[in-house]
Amino acid sequence: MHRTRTVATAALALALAAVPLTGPPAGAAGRQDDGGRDRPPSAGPAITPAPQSVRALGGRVTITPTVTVVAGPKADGPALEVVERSLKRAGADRVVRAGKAGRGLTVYVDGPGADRTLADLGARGTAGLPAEGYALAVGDGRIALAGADATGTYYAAQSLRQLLPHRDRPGARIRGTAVRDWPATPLRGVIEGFYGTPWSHAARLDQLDFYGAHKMNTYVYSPKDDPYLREKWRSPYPAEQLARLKELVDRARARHVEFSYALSPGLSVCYSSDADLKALTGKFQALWDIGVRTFAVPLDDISYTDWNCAADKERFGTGGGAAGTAQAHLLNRVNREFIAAHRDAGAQPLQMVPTEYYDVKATPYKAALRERLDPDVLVEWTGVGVIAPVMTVAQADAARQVFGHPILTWDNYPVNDYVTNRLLLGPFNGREKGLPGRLAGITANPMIQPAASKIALFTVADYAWNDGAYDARTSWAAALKELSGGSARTERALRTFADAHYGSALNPEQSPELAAAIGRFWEGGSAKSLDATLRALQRAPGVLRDSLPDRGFIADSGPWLDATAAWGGAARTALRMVQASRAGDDATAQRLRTRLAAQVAVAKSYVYVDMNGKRVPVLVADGVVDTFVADAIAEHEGRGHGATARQDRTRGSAPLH
Ligand code: LTM
Repeated sequence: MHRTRTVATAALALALAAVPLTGPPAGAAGRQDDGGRDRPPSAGPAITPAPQSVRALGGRVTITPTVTVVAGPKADGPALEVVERSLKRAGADRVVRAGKAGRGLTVYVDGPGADRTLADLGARGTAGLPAEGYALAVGDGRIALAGADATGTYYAAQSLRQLLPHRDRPGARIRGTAVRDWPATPLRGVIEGFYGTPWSHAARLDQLDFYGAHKMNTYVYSPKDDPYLREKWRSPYPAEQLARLKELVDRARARHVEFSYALSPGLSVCYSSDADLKALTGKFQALWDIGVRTFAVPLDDISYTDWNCAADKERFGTGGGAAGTAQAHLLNRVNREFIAAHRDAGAQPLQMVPTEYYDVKATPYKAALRERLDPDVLVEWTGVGVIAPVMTVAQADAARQVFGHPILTWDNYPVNDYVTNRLLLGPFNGREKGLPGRLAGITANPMIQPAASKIALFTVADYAWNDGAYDARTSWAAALKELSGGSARTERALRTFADAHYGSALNPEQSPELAAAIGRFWEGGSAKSLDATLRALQRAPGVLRDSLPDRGFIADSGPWLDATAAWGGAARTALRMVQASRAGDDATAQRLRTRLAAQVAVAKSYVYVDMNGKRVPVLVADGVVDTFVADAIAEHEGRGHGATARQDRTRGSAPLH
């Protein structure tokens, strides 16, 4: 694989050893607004991402059989759809649109009615809110939503959706609440930028729905293995593929997500060639024609010491500085001849990924970009390291300085293309508070498995919207709750499964809950208690297969579900073997020892098959569940009890079989 994979793998190993979990406090719910009675975050329904401010209002609202929606003249269509659907799901028989209040509950969406109602209810309006901010108030038989812009109104509707209950008849009562909310950074979302099987069309549509519901406004289309983006970047899309892209662009627009089209010509481009500029802008034009308004040119994972044409060498010379100059030359032409020419029609600033995207070291390459690239071009940056275990405000400021451009992070989490044997189901972590405010935005590179990425992406959305209130563990728990669809049993199973796949460069402690349970046993805790934990591990995959609402998650996780159940079963056998040994029942212990070997072999047999047909054995709670089995065997074989064996094993003496 290319150089960065090796770097990334090494980064993971290093980070697994070195990075502590982010500290706790803050809680997932928002800070309290000025004035009014404070409501403890846990008292009401959770809005996620955590709002910037929530406060209780006096008075309640009852869902009446008929609810009237009074929409301002420019009220956002998708926001109105969300409001109406949410009211019906809350028990309203009929939701009607009218120019003035009806007899029952009235909901004002934007316009003078919403402004007046906010003021009547004692809530502040949208004045002073940044782009995408909103105000929402519920109380005294009325609801008002107002956005600083159309996206803000859409986000107000998403928050209302979360405040309303799910009922099958009218009568539900909702406590008075005022929310005033805005994002911590302008761009928040996902870059489908990994190597390996690109996401399916259906999965992408589903993701766009998910982003809109979580106030993420950016999706960068950049799958490395779409040939029309890299190897065949000059070739036009077949009509059928273009039609599918249009469907994505339309869905994105309906969810207030900006679809950014990223074309990567670096494997073969001649930077000084008019023909290549024409090929690049021609392809952009085809995407413009189906509605794309944001464009990117990623130049990561290419050589900048080898030119693709003699003309570039002649024109730009050699070395990193020459490469930066050549790239700036091409990108400025794209910026001036395509983006600027389409600006009045809605073109957004050009985005680019530099070839040196993973550090803040001053180099001739970065100096050339800083000095020559048009200042309005956004530069994507992965942090310090391809997979950055931590990202700090100081690093982001250094990146801003050294690249001389606004920085959009390309955060390589939860991407797993460099560890295809793993699912990365832990939260977004190790990102300093205050970082979003220094950035043009945050995009997260997800896993090859789209639905399974939602746990981490939920937490990315939470952090990017309101880093001040963000707590990784709390956000993780909220993600599990949401994805479980309201079933406590499903939620417990999902938590067990996600804990077994928690470790990564950002979350160096693998399976913290399972590890703690095992630790308690070796320290003298009861076998019964550990067996309950292991039984939950063994059974979680079955529960999820039966009841997890997101069937894509199940499809994504197949081999890991099988392996998790198998490791849970093996670990239970290991525990019973230890108990039999301790009780002096050697015959039983020996029989279990034989069964254990077979179970471990099965647990290790599950594979992920990649796009090239390579079979990759998957990992589950590695370093935790396998270690427990090894320690149990060591104790059974008389090499000390489990705790001693664990110490021996760190000196390299305890085999798994
Ligand atoms: O991170 C960047 C900018 N490029 C690639 C990604 O496409 C890839 O998904 C990640 C993780 O392997 N590493 C890269 O270098």
